[in-house]
Amino acid sequence: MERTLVLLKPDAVQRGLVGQILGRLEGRGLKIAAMKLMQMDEALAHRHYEAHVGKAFFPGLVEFITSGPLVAMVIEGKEAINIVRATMGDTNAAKAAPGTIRGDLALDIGRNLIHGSDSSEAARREIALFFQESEVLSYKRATDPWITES
Ligand code: D4T
Repeated sequence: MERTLVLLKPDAVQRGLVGQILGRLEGRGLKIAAMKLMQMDEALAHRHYEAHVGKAFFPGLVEFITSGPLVAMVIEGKEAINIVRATMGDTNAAKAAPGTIRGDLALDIGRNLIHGSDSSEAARREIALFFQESEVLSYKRATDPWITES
């Protein structure tokens, strides 16, 4: 099983899309291992987006991501990292395929509703930025054998 960090960004909260987006992830069979409503401060935004420090879009990105509450989650499942990325669609929402979260619900790269870790190293690093180990729960669902064969 893999774990990945998912953020439902401030635009998702403001637009009332949290339930709909979470429903798509749950509908695929992915499991919520941790979840909280929180507001990122500048320090956390810099750490989370450290790969983008210095880029032209960075100040706007930090302003947006710290502008209001977001939902931070750890999502678990077989190949969860790639499955969440595919379900999200292209980072540039204008190019995201219909049927994806961004392709159905977003228009703009700077308002693309959702973040998902892009590798297992990123997932490990990002989960540790947002959650203590004790906040990430392991549990079985009665439906697990109906979702994953092994
Ligand atoms: P996140 O990290 O939000 O899931 O996005 P991605 O992993 O899909 O994409 P990313 O790291 O390349 O970009 C991080 C974040 O910055 C915003 N962004 C990006 C932007 O506003 N303008 C840009 O030109 C780029 C490249 C969108 C996502």
